[in-house]
Amino acid sequence: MRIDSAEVIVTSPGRNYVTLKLTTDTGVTGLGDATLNGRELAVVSYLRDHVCPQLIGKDASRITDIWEYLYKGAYWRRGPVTMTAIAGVDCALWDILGKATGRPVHELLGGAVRDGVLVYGHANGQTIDDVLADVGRYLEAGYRAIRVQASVPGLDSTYGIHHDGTGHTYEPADARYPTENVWDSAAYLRFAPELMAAVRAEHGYDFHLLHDVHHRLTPREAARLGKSLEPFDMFWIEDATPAEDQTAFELIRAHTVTPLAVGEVFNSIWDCRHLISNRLVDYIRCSVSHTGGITHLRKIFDLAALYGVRTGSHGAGDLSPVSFAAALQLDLAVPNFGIQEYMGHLSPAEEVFKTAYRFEDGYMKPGDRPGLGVEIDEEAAARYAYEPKSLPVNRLRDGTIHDW
Ligand code: CS2
Ligand code: MG
Repeated sequence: MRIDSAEVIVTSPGRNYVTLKLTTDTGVTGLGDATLNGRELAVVSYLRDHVCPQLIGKDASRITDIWEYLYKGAYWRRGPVTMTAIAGVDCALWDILGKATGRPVHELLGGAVRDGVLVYGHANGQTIDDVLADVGRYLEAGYRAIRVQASVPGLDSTYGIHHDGTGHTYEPADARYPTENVWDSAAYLRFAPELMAAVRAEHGYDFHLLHDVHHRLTPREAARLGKSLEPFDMFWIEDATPAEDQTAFELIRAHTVTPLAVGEVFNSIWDCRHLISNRLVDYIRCSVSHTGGITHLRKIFDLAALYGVRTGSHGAGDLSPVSFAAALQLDLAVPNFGIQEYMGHLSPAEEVFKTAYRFEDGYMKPGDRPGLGVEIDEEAAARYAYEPKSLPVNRLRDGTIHDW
Protein backbone atom coordinates (compact mmCIF):
# COMPACT_ATOMS: atom_id res chain seq x y z
CA MET A 1 0.00 0.00 0.00
CA ARG A 2 2.03 2.94 -1.31
CA ILE A 3 1.20 6.63 -1.20
CA ASP A 4 0.20 7.70 -4.68
CA SER A 5 -0.84 11.29 -4.10
CA ALA A 6 -0.67 13.93 -1.40
CA GLU A 7 -2.94 16.95 -1.77
CA VAL A 8 -3.43 19.95 0.48
CA ILE A 9 -6.98 21.28 0.63
CA VAL A 10 -7.47 24.81 1.95
CA THR A 11 -11.04 25.77 2.76
CA SER A 12 -12.75 28.38 4.90
CA PRO A 13 -16.23 27.25 5.95
CA GLY A 14 -16.45 29.81 8.79
CA ARG A 15 -12.82 29.26 9.80
CA ASN A 16 -9.74 28.51 7.72
CA TYR A 17 -8.88 24.82 7.64
CA VAL A 18 -5.95 23.07 6.03
CA THR A 19 -6.51 19.39 5.30
CA LEU A 20 -4.00 16.92 3.95
CA LYS A 21 -5.47 14.16 1.80
CA LEU A 22 -3.32 11.14 1.05
CA THR A 23 -4.36 8.48 -1.47
CA THR A 24 -2.74 5.07 -1.83
CA ASP A 25 -2.20 2.98 -4.93
CA THR A 26 -4.94 0.68 -3.56
CA GLY A 27 -7.39 3.60 -3.63
CA VAL A 28 -7.60 4.21 0.13
CA THR A 29 -7.71 7.86 1.19
CA GLY A 30 -6.74 9.36 4.52
CA LEU A 31 -7.31 12.83 5.99
CA GLY A 32 -5.25 14.82 8.45
CA ASP A 33 -5.85 18.29 9.86
CA ALA A 34 -2.89 20.65 9.40
CA THR A 35 -4.50 23.93 10.49
CA LEU A 36 -2.31 26.41 12.33
CA ASN A 37 -4.76 29.15 13.18
CA GLY A 38 -3.68 32.55 11.82
CA ARG A 39 -0.55 31.09 10.17
CA GLU A 40 -2.26 28.56 7.90
CA LEU A 41 -0.36 29.20 4.69
CA ALA A 42 3.02 28.57 6.33
CA VAL A 43 1.96 24.96 6.88
CA VAL A 44 0.45 24.74 3.39
CA SER A 45 3.83 25.66 1.94
CA TYR A 46 5.72 23.34 4.31
CA LEU A 47 3.51 20.48 3.14
CA ARG A 48 3.18 21.28 -0.57
CA ASP A 49 6.74 22.42 -1.17
CA HIS A 50 8.66 20.12 1.13
CA VAL A 51 6.71 17.17 2.51
CA CYS A 52 4.20 16.00 -0.11
CA PRO A 53 6.80 15.24 -2.81
CA GLN A 54 8.76 13.09 -0.34
CA LEU A 55 5.72 11.02 0.58
CA ILE A 56 5.02 9.68 -2.89
CA GLY A 57 5.89 5.99 -3.16
CA LYS A 58 6.27 5.46 0.59
CA ASP A 59 4.60 2.49 2.30
CA ALA A 60 1.56 4.07 3.98
CA SER A 61 1.44 1.45 6.73
CA ARG A 62 4.88 2.43 8.08
CA ILE A 63 3.48 5.25 10.19
CA THR A 64 6.30 5.48 12.75
CA ASP A 65 8.98 5.32 10.10
CA ILE A 66 7.38 8.15 8.14
CA TRP A 67 7.04 10.17 11.36
CA GLU A 68 10.74 9.74 12.13
CA TYR A 69 11.67 10.47 8.52
CA LEU A 70 9.84 13.80 8.60
CA TYR A 71 10.96 14.76 12.10
CA LYS A 72 14.61 13.71 12.08
CA GLY A 73 15.11 13.89 8.35
CA ALA A 74 14.33 17.60 8.06
CA TYR A 75 17.21 18.51 10.41
CA TRP A 76 15.00 21.37 11.75
CA ARG A 77 12.93 19.85 14.51
CA ARG A 78 9.88 20.89 16.51
CA GLY A 79 8.11 24.25 16.16
CA PRO A 80 4.41 24.78 15.40
CA VAL A 81 4.74 24.80 11.59
CA THR A 82 6.79 21.60 11.40
CA MET A 83 4.76 19.74 14.01
CA THR A 84 1.42 20.75 12.49
CA ALA A 85 2.58 19.54 9.07
CA ILE A 86 3.80 16.24 10.53
CA ALA A 87 0.51 15.92 12.41
CA GLY A 88 -1.41 16.21 9.16
CA VAL A 89 0.59 13.39 7.63
CA ASP A 90 0.43 11.21 10.75
CA CYS A 91 -3.34 11.48 11.19
CA ALA A 92 -3.91 10.81 7.48
CA LEU A 93 -1.79 7.65 7.76
CA TRP A 94 -3.75 6.41 10.80
CA ASP A 95 -6.94 7.11 8.86
CA ILE A 96 -5.61 5.03 5.95
CA LEU A 97 -4.55 2.17 8.20
CA GLY A 98 -7.99 2.15 9.80
CA LYS A 99 -9.79 2.15 6.48
CA ALA A 100 -7.48 -0.49 5.01
CA THR A 101 -8.07 -2.82 7.98
CA GLY A 102 -11.75 -1.91 8.42
CA ARG A 103 -11.22 -0.67 12.00
CA PRO A 104 -11.75 2.63 13.78
CA VAL A 105 -8.39 4.07 14.81
CA HIS A 106 -9.03 3.62 18.55
CA GLU A 107 -9.05 -0.15 17.98
CA LEU A 108 -5.61 0.08 16.37
CA LEU A 109 -4.42 2.02 19.43
CA GLY A 110 -5.34 -0.83 21.77
CA GLY A 111 -9.09 -0.43 21.89
CA ALA A 112 -11.51 1.68 23.88
CA VAL A 113 -10.91 1.92 27.62
CA ARG A 114 -14.13 3.91 28.19
CA ASP A 115 -17.55 4.12 26.59
CA GLY A 116 -17.55 7.81 25.77
CA VAL A 117 -15.36 10.89 25.90
CA LEU A 118 -16.27 13.52 28.50
CA VAL A 119 -16.39 16.89 26.75
CA TYR A 120 -16.72 20.45 27.92
CA GLY A 121 -18.58 23.20 26.10
CA HIS A 122 -18.07 26.96 26.18
CA ALA A 123 -20.54 29.15 28.03
CA ASN A 124 -19.98 32.86 28.03
CA GLY A 125 -21.58 36.28 27.93
CA GLN A 126 -21.21 40.00 28.30
CA THR A 127 -22.72 40.03 31.79
CA ILE A 128 -22.99 37.55 34.64
CA ASP A 129 -26.68 37.15 33.86
CA ASP A 130 -25.91 36.27 30.23
CA VAL A 131 -23.38 33.71 31.42
CA LEU A 132 -25.82 32.16 33.88
CA ALA A 133 -28.36 31.74 31.08
CA ASP A 134 -25.74 30.22 28.79
CA VAL A 135 -24.59 27.76 31.45
CA GLY A 136 -28.25 26.82 31.86
CA ARG A 137 -28.47 26.06 28.12
CA TYR A 138 -25.44 23.78 28.28
CA LEU A 139 -26.79 21.93 31.31
CA GLU A 140 -30.12 21.54 29.56
CA ALA A 141 -28.32 20.11 26.52
CA GLY A 142 -26.74 17.47 28.77
CA TYR A 143 -23.23 18.83 29.28
CA ARG A 144 -21.45 17.62 32.40
CA ALA A 145 -18.56 20.04 32.07
CA ILE A 146 -18.65 23.70 31.07
CA ARG A 147 -16.00 26.35 30.55
CA VAL A 148 -17.15 29.77 31.71
CA GLN A 149 -15.85 33.14 30.45
CA ALA A 150 -17.37 36.62 30.72
CA SER A 151 -16.52 40.15 29.74
CA VAL A 152 -14.51 41.85 32.44
CA PRO A 153 -16.44 44.91 33.69
CA GLY A 154 -14.72 48.12 32.66
CA LEU A 155 -13.01 46.65 29.60
CA ASP A 156 -14.42 47.37 26.14
CA SER A 157 -14.00 43.85 24.87
CA THR A 158 -12.73 40.58 26.25
CA TYR A 159 -11.27 37.86 24.07
CA GLY A 160 -13.42 34.78 23.64
CA ILE A 161 -16.74 36.43 24.40
CA HIS A 162 -18.68 36.12 21.24
CA HIS A 163 -21.98 34.58 20.44
CA ASP A 164 -23.09 34.03 16.91
CA GLY A 165 -26.50 32.69 17.78
CA THR A 166 -25.75 29.12 16.69
CA GLY A 167 -25.35 27.85 20.21
CA HIS A 168 -21.61 27.59 19.69
CA THR A 169 -19.14 30.26 20.61
CA TYR A 170 -16.19 31.25 18.50
CA GLU A 171 -13.17 33.35 18.91
CA PRO A 172 -13.27 36.44 16.69
CA ALA A 173 -12.19 35.80 13.13
CA ASP A 174 -10.80 39.13 12.12
CA ALA A 175 -9.39 40.40 8.87
CA ARG A 176 -5.71 40.59 8.06
CA TYR A 177 -4.90 43.17 10.74
CA PRO A 178 -5.75 41.94 14.21
CA THR A 179 -8.18 43.82 16.39
CA GLU A 180 -6.66 45.05 19.61
CA ASN A 181 -8.16 44.28 22.99
CA VAL A 182 -7.34 46.14 26.17
CA TRP A 183 -6.55 44.08 29.23
CA ASP A 184 -6.42 44.83 32.95
CA SER A 185 -5.31 41.98 35.20
CA ALA A 186 -6.35 43.74 38.42
CA ALA A 187 -9.92 44.19 37.17
CA TYR A 188 -9.99 40.59 36.00
CA LEU A 189 -8.68 39.23 39.31
CA ARG A 190 -11.41 41.06 41.21
CA PHE A 191 -14.11 39.85 38.83
CA ALA A 192 -13.27 36.16 38.29
CA PRO A 193 -14.29 34.91 41.78
CA GLU A 194 -17.51 36.91 41.56
CA LEU A 195 -18.33 35.21 38.26
CA MET A 196 -17.62 31.69 39.50
CA ALA A 197 -19.52 32.33 42.75
CA ALA A 198 -22.56 33.40 40.72
CA VAL A 199 -22.37 30.30 38.54
CA ARG A 200 -22.18 27.94 41.52
CA ALA A 201 -24.91 29.85 43.40
CA GLU A 202 -27.28 29.59 40.44
CA HIS A 203 -26.46 26.16 39.04
CA GLY A 204 -24.90 24.25 41.93
CA TYR A 205 -21.87 22.01 42.02
CA ASP A 206 -23.09 18.99 40.11
CA PHE A 207 -21.08 19.68 36.96
CA HIS A 208 -17.44 20.38 36.17
CA LEU A 209 -16.55 24.06 35.96
CA LEU A 210 -13.55 25.17 33.88
CA HIS A 211 -12.00 28.53 33.11
CA ASP A 212 -9.38 29.75 30.62
CA VAL A 213 -6.97 32.56 31.53
CA HIS A 214 -5.25 32.69 28.11
CA HIS A 215 -1.75 33.08 29.57
CA ARG A 216 -2.46 36.56 30.96
CA LEU A 217 -1.28 36.54 34.55
CA THR A 218 2.04 36.70 36.33
CA PRO A 219 2.84 33.65 38.47
CA ARG A 220 1.88 35.51 41.65
CA GLU A 221 -1.39 36.71 40.13
CA ALA A 222 -2.12 33.19 38.91
CA ALA A 223 -1.50 31.86 42.42
CA ARG A 224 -3.94 34.44 43.76
CA LEU A 225 -6.54 33.50 41.17
CA GLY A 226 -6.22 29.79 41.94
CA LYS A 227 -6.60 30.47 45.64
CA SER A 228 -9.59 32.75 45.18
CA LEU A 229 -11.37 30.13 43.06
CA GLU A 230 -10.83 27.23 45.48
CA PRO A 231 -14.33 27.53 47.04
CA PHE A 232 -15.89 26.97 43.61
CA ASP A 233 -14.37 23.54 43.04
CA MET A 234 -12.87 24.25 39.64
CA PHE A 235 -12.10 21.32 37.34
CA TRP A 236 -9.16 23.45 36.18
CA ILE A 237 -7.83 26.88 35.42
CA GLU A 238 -6.19 26.85 32.03
CA ASP A 239 -3.09 28.68 30.79
CA ALA A 240 -2.88 30.80 33.92
CA THR A 241 0.52 32.16 32.97
CA PRO A 242 2.67 32.11 29.79
CA ALA A 243 3.64 28.50 29.39
CA GLU A 244 7.20 28.90 28.19
CA ASP A 245 8.27 30.14 31.64
CA GLN A 246 7.90 26.75 33.22
CA THR A 247 9.40 27.28 36.65
CA ALA A 248 6.63 29.87 37.17
CA PHE A 249 4.31 26.95 37.81
CA GLU A 250 6.21 26.10 41.01
CA LEU A 251 5.07 29.36 42.53
CA ILE A 252 1.45 28.83 41.48
CA ARG A 253 1.51 25.26 42.77
CA ALA A 254 2.92 26.32 46.12
CA HIS A 255 -0.10 28.53 46.79
CA THR A 256 -3.15 26.79 45.42
CA VAL A 257 -4.77 23.37 45.05
CA THR A 258 -6.93 24.54 42.14
CA PRO A 259 -5.98 22.14 39.30
CA LEU A 260 -3.87 23.57 36.50
CA ALA A 261 -4.06 22.86 32.77
CA VAL A 262 -1.62 23.96 30.12
CA GLY A 263 -0.26 23.05 26.70
CA GLU A 264 -2.46 24.18 23.81
CA VAL A 265 0.45 26.14 22.35
CA PHE A 266 2.99 23.36 22.89
CA ASN A 267 4.13 21.32 19.95
CA SER A 268 6.32 18.51 21.26
CA ILE A 269 6.98 16.27 24.22
CA TRP A 270 9.98 18.44 25.02
CA ASP A 271 7.67 21.37 25.84
CA CYS A 272 5.77 19.18 28.29
CA ARG A 273 8.50 17.18 29.94
CA HIS A 274 9.47 19.53 32.78
CA LEU A 275 5.90 20.39 33.73
CA ILE A 276 4.78 16.77 33.67
CA SER A 277 7.75 15.12 35.35
CA ASN A 278 7.74 17.74 38.12
CA ARG A 279 3.98 17.35 38.57
CA LEU A 280 3.51 21.08 38.04
CA VAL A 281 0.28 20.67 36.08
CA ASP A 282 -2.71 18.38 36.37
CA TYR A 283 -3.86 18.34 32.74
CA ILE A 284 -1.86 18.50 29.53
CA ARG A 285 -3.73 20.23 26.72
CA CYS A 286 -1.76 19.46 23.57
CA SER A 287 -3.78 18.69 20.47
CA VAL A 288 -3.20 16.02 17.83
CA SER A 289 -2.94 18.72 15.17
CA HIS A 290 -0.26 20.90 16.72
CA THR A 291 1.79 18.20 18.40
CA GLY A 292 2.85 15.85 15.64
CA GLY A 293 -0.32 13.79 15.34
CA ILE A 294 -1.58 10.70 17.11
CA THR A 295 1.85 9.05 17.14
CA HIS A 296 3.56 11.86 19.07
CA LEU A 297 0.63 12.90 21.27
CA ARG A 298 0.31 9.29 22.45
CA LYS A 299 3.89 9.53 23.73
CA ILE A 300 3.08 12.74 25.61
CA PHE A 301 0.01 11.14 27.15
CA ASP A 302 1.99 8.05 28.16
CA LEU A 303 4.63 10.26 29.81
CA ALA A 304 1.84 12.11 31.60
CA ALA A 305 0.38 8.82 32.85
CA LEU A 306 3.64 8.06 34.69
CA TYR A 307 3.17 11.22 36.78
CA GLY A 308 -0.58 11.11 37.32
CA VAL A 309 -1.19 13.93 34.85
CA ARG A 310 -4.36 13.58 32.81
CA THR A 311 -5.21 14.69 29.30
CA GLY A 312 -7.41 17.61 28.29
CA SER A 313 -6.84 18.26 24.60
CA HIS A 314 -7.46 21.58 22.96
CA GLY A 315 -10.60 21.40 20.82
CA ALA A 316 -11.33 24.95 19.72
CA GLY A 317 -13.26 25.72 16.53
CA ASP A 318 -10.02 26.55 14.77
CA LEU A 319 -9.09 22.86 14.83
CA SER A 320 -11.04 21.15 12.06
CA PRO A 321 -13.54 18.31 12.50
CA VAL A 322 -10.77 16.00 11.24
CA SER A 323 -8.67 17.04 14.22
CA PHE A 324 -11.57 16.60 16.61
CA ALA A 325 -12.30 13.12 15.27
CA ALA A 326 -8.64 12.14 15.68
CA ALA A 327 -8.65 13.52 19.24
CA LEU A 328 -11.68 11.40 20.09
CA GLN A 329 -10.01 8.24 18.78
CA LEU A 330 -7.03 8.82 21.05
CA ASP A 331 -9.12 9.99 24.02
CA LEU A 332 -11.05 6.75 23.90
CA ALA A 333 -7.89 4.65 24.03
CA VAL A 334 -5.68 6.30 26.70
CA PRO A 335 -6.14 5.29 30.35
CA ASN A 336 -5.20 8.73 31.72
CA PHE A 337 -7.76 10.66 29.68
CA GLY A 338 -9.21 13.60 31.61
CA ILE A 339 -11.52 15.68 29.43
CA GLN A 340 -11.81 16.89 25.83
CA GLU A 341 -12.65 20.43 24.78
CA TYR A 342 -15.54 20.60 22.32
CA MET A 343 -16.35 23.98 20.91
CA GLY A 344 -18.18 22.61 17.89
CA HIS A 345 -17.99 23.96 14.34
CA LEU A 346 -20.04 26.46 12.39
CA SER A 347 -22.65 24.97 10.09
CA PRO A 348 -20.73 25.54 6.81
CA ALA A 349 -18.01 23.27 8.23
CA GLU A 350 -20.61 20.53 8.55
CA GLU A 351 -21.23 20.83 4.80
CA VAL A 352 -17.55 20.27 4.09
CA PHE A 353 -16.65 17.66 6.71
CA LYS A 354 -18.96 14.67 7.16
CA THR A 355 -18.39 13.37 10.66
CA ALA A 356 -19.53 10.24 12.50
CA TYR A 357 -19.10 11.40 16.11
CA ARG A 358 -22.15 12.25 18.16
CA PHE A 359 -22.83 13.92 21.50
CA GLU A 360 -24.78 11.86 24.00
CA ASP A 361 -25.49 12.73 27.60
CA GLY A 362 -22.33 14.77 28.17
CA TYR A 363 -20.08 12.36 26.30
CA MET A 364 -18.87 12.24 22.72
CA LYS A 365 -19.00 8.91 20.91
CA PRO A 366 -16.67 8.64 17.90
CA GLY A 367 -18.73 5.94 16.18
CA ASP A 368 -17.30 2.82 14.62
CA ARG A 369 -16.53 3.89 11.07
CA PRO A 370 -13.13 2.63 9.92
CA GLY A 371 -10.30 5.12 10.27
CA LEU A 372 -10.93 8.51 11.88
CA GLY A 373 -14.55 8.56 10.73
CA VAL A 374 -14.51 11.82 8.73
CA GLU A 375 -14.89 12.43 4.99
CA ILE A 376 -14.40 15.68 3.11
CA ASP A 377 -16.73 16.97 0.40
CA GLU A 378 -14.20 18.61 -1.90
CA GLU A 379 -16.81 20.40 -3.98
CA ALA A 380 -18.22 21.99 -0.86
CA ALA A 381 -14.68 22.80 0.32
CA ALA A 382 -13.99 24.63 -2.96
CA ARG A 383 -16.97 26.92 -2.35
CA TYR A 384 -15.27 28.42 0.72
CA ALA A 385 -12.17 30.31 -0.37
CA TYR A 386 -9.33 31.09 2.02
CA GLU A 387 -9.36 34.53 3.64
CA PRO A 388 -6.50 35.76 5.82
CA LYS A 389 -7.66 36.10 9.41
CA SER A 390 -5.86 36.99 12.59
CA LEU A 391 -6.36 36.48 16.27
CA PRO A 392 -6.61 39.69 18.27
CA VAL A 393 -3.66 41.39 19.90
CA ASN A 394 -3.81 42.14 23.60
CA ARG A 395 -2.58 45.43 25.10
CA LEU A 396 -2.53 46.85 28.60
CA ARG A 397 -4.30 50.15 29.27
CA ASP A 398 -1.10 52.09 28.56
CA GLY A 399 -0.65 50.39 25.18
CA THR A 400 1.96 47.80 26.18
CA ILE A 401 1.56 44.52 24.28
CA HIS A 402 0.52 41.85 26.75
CA ASP A 403 0.45 38.05 26.82
CA TRP A 404 -2.58 36.13 25.76
C1 CS2 B 1 -8.73 28.77 23.57
C2 CS2 B 1 -8.75 28.92 22.10
O1 CS2 B 1 -10.15 26.94 23.32
C3 CS2 B 1 -9.28 27.43 24.01
O2 CS2 B 1 -8.89 26.96 25.02
O3 CS2 B 1 -7.56 29.07 24.21
O4 CS2 B 1 -9.91 29.63 21.83
C4 CS2 B 1 -7.60 29.66 21.49
O5 CS2 B 1 -7.61 30.97 21.90
C5 CS2 B 1 -7.67 29.57 20.02
O6 CS2 B 1 -7.68 28.23 19.65
C6 CS2 B 1 -6.51 30.28 19.40
O7 CS2 B 1 -6.37 29.90 18.13
MG1 MG C 1 -7.26 27.86 25.87
